[in-house]
Amino acid sequence: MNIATLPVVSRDNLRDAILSHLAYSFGKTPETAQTQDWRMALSYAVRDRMVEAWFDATRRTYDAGAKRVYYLSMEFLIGRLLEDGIVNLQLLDQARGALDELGLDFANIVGDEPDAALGNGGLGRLAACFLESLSTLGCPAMGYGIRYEHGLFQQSFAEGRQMEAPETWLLQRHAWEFERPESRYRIGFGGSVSDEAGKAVWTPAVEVDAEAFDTPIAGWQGKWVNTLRLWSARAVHPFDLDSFNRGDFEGAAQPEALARTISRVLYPDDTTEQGKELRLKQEFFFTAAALRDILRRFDSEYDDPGLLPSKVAVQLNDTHPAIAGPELVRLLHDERGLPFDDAMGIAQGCLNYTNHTLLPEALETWSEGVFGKLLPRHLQIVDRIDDAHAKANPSRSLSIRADHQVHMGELSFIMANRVNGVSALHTGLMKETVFEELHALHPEKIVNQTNGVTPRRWLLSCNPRLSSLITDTISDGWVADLERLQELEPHVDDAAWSDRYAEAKRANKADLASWLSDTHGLKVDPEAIFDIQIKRMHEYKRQHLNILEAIAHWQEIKDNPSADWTPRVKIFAGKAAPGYFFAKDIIRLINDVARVVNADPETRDKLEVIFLPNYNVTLAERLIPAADLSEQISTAGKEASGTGNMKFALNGAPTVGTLDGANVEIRERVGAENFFLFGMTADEVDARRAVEDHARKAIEADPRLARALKAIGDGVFSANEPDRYANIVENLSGHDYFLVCSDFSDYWRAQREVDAAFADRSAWTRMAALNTARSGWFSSDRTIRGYMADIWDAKGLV
Ligand code: 26Q
Repeated sequence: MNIATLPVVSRDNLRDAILSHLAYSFGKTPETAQTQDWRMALSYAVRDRMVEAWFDATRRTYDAGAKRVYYLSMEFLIGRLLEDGIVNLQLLDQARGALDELGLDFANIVGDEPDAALGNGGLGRLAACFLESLSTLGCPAMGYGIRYEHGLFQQSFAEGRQMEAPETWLLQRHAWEFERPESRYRIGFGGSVSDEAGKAVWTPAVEVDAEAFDTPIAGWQGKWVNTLRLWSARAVHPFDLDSFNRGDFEGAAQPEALARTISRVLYPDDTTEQGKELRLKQEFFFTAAALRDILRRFDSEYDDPGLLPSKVAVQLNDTHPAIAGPELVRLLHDERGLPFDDAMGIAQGCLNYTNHTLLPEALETWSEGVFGKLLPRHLQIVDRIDDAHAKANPSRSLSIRADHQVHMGELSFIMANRVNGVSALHTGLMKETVFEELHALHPEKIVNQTNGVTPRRWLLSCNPRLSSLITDTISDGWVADLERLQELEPHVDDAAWSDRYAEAKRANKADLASWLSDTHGLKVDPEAIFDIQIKRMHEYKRQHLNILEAIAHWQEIKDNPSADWTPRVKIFAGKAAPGYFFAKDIIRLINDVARVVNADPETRDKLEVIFLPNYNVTLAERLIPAADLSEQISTAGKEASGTGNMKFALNGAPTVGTLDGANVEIRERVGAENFFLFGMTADEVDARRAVEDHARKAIEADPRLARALKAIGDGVFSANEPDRYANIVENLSGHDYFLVCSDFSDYWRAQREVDAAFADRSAWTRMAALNTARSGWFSSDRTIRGYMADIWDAKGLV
């Protein structure tokens, strides 16, 4: 059966399917069913509607002999999938109706699903948006990653301090994965390499199995469904009977416990690389399993390995799967007997690499000790790759292996056909900085693909009010062709339309206000400007610049409480890596400031500060539609792209931001007059760092900044421990690497312009609407089309 011939799903069909799954898949009656049972039954009923298109996609790819794309990523931050599936299959009305009839609340049922947090932040969420766009475009593709038992830790606060608890998404039932016990590969680690008649033979010391779990990813309208295949580590022999027979029951279960360690937990660091052996094991584990799976599929269709580059494109999401280079060479050369140069050439024809950061501390390197112990054969192959590259490029001075470290960025670059950055500014900086020499040697390799976000999740699904207005205005073609949002532009000066736009935002803010009240006991003024900064906590993202401005703002309101202040609610959310103590101090400072400022009756109705715990995809979906102002205030040159910035603009929240990452392109598109720009450019940042005592000079030149810093240092926000933030104050008034002080005055100026602009409500609505109308280019559909054309040479089949 073709998907096109599937019967239309009515509310009654869906209700019957839910009841049938409730009985036959979960063994429950409506009387005994709990929320989770209903959620699972609904999920299965929706999932059933994907299966035909899923089979169909595989068949059509095979029949067309089409090139396949494989996206290798340590992280897929997919969040909840039920509502996304319902929206993409256009079953929203039917699902609401069916649940209604069964006496159930839709929001309650979809809200029961755990948020799959198999990623840290931007890079993982980008991978999830890409999977959805790949399906929407009908590009034959598969995502490969790790089925972590524990995703990103859960964050709570104790006296303002971040506490971490393990995340346990798999303890709740999960509707979306199909276990594939038959798709299992043996992955080796350690051991030694011997020479057998001139042939290298690797004998690993330890082996584990990688078992596949498949999740279907449906594109818009369910016309095409790709697979996310996550690998789970299992012992080769799950139970040691000898130990058991000796009475050593714990020892008997050891092999399984040890093997499973590899896929146990997501590393919670998104910048500082600590060179941990388990991390390298994870990287090799999933990459090797993916490559074996890719070659098995290729072998089932073709018999000439020379065809690989024309049938297979592999995308490495940062350097985390960089071991794919040497591993693919090993599979082709050692295991299949191709000459080394041919193996290397074929691998280079298949592999591509996306760089997501220029921060030196985030560039992956492994000590040759750790690398060689775990992957002895791969270390030899790395050296051969290095030698081959040196021979072909006698002028080069770098090498992959230098200072007793294996440099994964260099390895990825050399093994890739194309290397891409994630925004125009970032790609330019890649060429000038970390990859300067390699770029000079291979000027055709680096290409830009500015990030994007899926409009299905980040507008249609999370913001139904704005989506309805858009569809009423320009019909529903925008969902698959987001640049059509520009057709809204003629309406922004129409008062009636503009009122409807403002009404959607107002209602979203009212929803957020009641949720804040119900779940956190927080009272906010829905008339205030909702000013939101949500992202991982990092010094370069400068949440401390934001809170310093809030302190100065509070002090100024107290100086002149009767002035005409524009009321503001400042909302923060974000997790800090558990070992990143400075970032954790910033969280605590924001919480302390919130406690003091929110308790001040003199300023209470003018300024409120909130730090919401446990930021995740679901919380982002709740906050972004209610935002008035998007904080994108990183030190210029440090944020590779950002993707939250795009979600806010799309949902009608203008940006206050620096010329960093994709902010540059957002500003070009929405128009400078609809963007609150401040701060130094990347070039000015470099120049400013060279100025002696730049922080002290900035503080002396700005009494507001001096006073805010003094309040922190005097313990105004930590009365029982006045020197609690001595470290922050010292950092900012001394080294201030991220130039918080030097950018403060201009940030203050931009924020006061925001106040003034927000006071003219109809002008503000126009600005918000223009942000929506002009953000269509930031769809991940556009990004994926770019990858298909410029990197993969792949075609869509829908
Ligand atoms: C590396 C080694 C060991 C442990 C952890 C890591 C690690 C893990 C995650 C290093 C980096 C990350 C994630 C990086 C990331 O999210 N980068 C962001 O990528 C987004 C998508 O391109 C951009 O929009 C952001 O600007 C960028 O910061």
